[in-house]
Amino acid sequence: MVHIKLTVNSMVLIFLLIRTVGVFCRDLSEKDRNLRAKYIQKLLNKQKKYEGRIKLTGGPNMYEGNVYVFHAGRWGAVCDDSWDNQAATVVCRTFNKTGVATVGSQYGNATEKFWLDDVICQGDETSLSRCAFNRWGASDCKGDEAAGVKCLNKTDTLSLKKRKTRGKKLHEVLDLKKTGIRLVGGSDYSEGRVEIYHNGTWGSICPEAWSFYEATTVCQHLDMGYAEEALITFKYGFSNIILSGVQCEGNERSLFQCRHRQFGNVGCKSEKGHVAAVVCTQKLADLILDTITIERTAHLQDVTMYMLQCAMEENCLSRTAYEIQKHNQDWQYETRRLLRFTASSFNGGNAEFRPYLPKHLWQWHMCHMHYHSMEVFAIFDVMDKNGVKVAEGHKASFCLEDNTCLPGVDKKYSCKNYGDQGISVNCSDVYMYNIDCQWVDVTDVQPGDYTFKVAVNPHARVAEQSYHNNAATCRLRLTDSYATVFGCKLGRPYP
Ligand SMILES: *[C@@H]1O[C@H](CO)[C@@H](O)[C@H](O)[C@H]1NC(C)=O
Ligand SMILES: *[C@@H]1O[C@H](CO)[C@@H](O)[C@H](O)[C@H]1NC(C)=O
Ligand SMILES: *[C@@H]1O[C@H](CO)[C@@H](O)[C@H](O)[C@H]1NC(C)=O
Ligand SMILES: *[C@@H]1O[C@H](CO)[C@@H](O)[C@H](O)[C@H]1NC(C)=O
Ligand SMILES: *[C@@H]1O[C@H](CO)[C@@H](O)[C@H](O)[C@H]1NC(C)=O
Ligand SMILES: [Ca+2]
Repeated sequence: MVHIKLTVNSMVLIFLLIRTVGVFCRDLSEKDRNLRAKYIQKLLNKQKKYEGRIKLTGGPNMYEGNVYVFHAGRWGAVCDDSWDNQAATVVCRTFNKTGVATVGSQYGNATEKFWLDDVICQGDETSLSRCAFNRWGASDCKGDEAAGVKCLNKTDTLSLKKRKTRGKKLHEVLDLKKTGIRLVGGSDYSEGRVEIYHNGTWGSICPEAWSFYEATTVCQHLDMGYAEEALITFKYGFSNIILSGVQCEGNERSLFQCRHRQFGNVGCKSEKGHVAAVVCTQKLADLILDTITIERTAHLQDVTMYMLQCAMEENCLSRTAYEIQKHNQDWQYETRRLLRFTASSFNGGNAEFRPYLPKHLWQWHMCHMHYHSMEVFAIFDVMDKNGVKVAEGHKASFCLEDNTCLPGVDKKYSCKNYGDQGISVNCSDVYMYNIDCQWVDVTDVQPGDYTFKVAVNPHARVAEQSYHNNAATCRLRLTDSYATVFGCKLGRPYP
């Protein structure tokens, strides 16, 4: 793949060369000029063809390495902030494979400047540039923060998944009287790497798939509250890894109720010296999605595309709308069918919910006339009986504010005038059904029975006490003329 880069760099060179030569031989024949024009056009076409392409470098083969993406004529690296297996899946789909993410320049420091940062994918995007990210080139990452992937044959990961779900619960294989867990290496007792005692020694946990779900269970187990951070790090030191493949639901009271893959002498694919660690806290926000409001307010509305131009700029309609806009001169008179509903999130925790982006990175949204402080605060999906998405997964950026509060609680956060954003304890952020983009575009969905899923803080970008009240999975009945949403159940955003 190296030759692609060479071609593009040399393209500029050749272009300059031709121009220079041109100055000296003004009286080139028309034939020569045409040939030259054709040649340059060919090079430009090539550049267009490479737009959005992916290459992996630094790995043992072309399916493994740091990720580079081609944009505007040059290759650029991807920063590992927010980089996860969903993003790796999108990259590896290029090669008809699935994949796992690597972070921290596992395949060497980035050799080009960063094109992408804070990439958030759902996993079903057709290319990396369809995921959410900061602007092209907007990044403050250093060379040692390159994102990478390891692409695997689809069958490889299938067996991996099987192994995962088959993993036994720890209490089934451990003598609970002779084991325990502790945090080591932190500057205070509530943080550190997680160690587990067995057969006379303490050992660490392999951090593969270590997430807020596992970290929360560790903090609960130790009676230290909730996980403020779930870390894969060497900063709290290192000890022999004796446990791998830990997977918790996130609502267990004991780590021993979680599943695992291996215990004792285990293989661990993590970066050398990196182990699972947590920071626990007693004070944390806890968003609770209001399912009753979703059921009560959900309804269909047909809207002409003329009224939806602003929403289209924010990608709030499904792909077919953009095709109509492209191919149909009278597209403004076409209508879209929207499933609208109100989403209300109550902070029932004991700390404020604050966006993770610092204020200077908030994005101004012309249509909504306010700043968005979280790129993906909520996702809305409609799935058929087989779990296949039938209406495009919709990522909503929100402005966070106190819309309604319990009696006696003062509103503190407001989106107006570049105000501070957040959700106070005992207040709700309410996104009314009549707000732009607060919908799913169901124009292309046939009448029938579906599953409707709404999730807030879906990637756990902001730590919470519990994630099991962040997603509503509901039944949706769609007919030719109306829609009903009912039977909503609260759960965690990802199964
Ligand atoms: C992708 O891989 C699967 C399984 O290995 C194979 O069945 C399918 O034909 C492949 N598709 C393409 C486009 O290569
Ligand atoms: C990688 O980059 C980091 C930060 O920019 C730097 O400190 C480190 O020395 C670099 N490592 C190599 C091998 O170049
Ligand atoms: C993945 O599939 C390719 C082509 O089918 C095969 O050559 C290769 O050995 C496979 N890799 C692994 C690790 O199984
Ligand atoms: C316990 O440790 C001893 C030696 O340290 C080892 O021989 C034995 O196999 C271990 N048992 C288990 C169940 O890991
Ligand atoms: C929030 O409401 C609960 C229940 O009404 C109350 O116990 C708690 O003190 C309130 N917290 C704050 C910070 O207002
Ligand atoms: Ca929650």
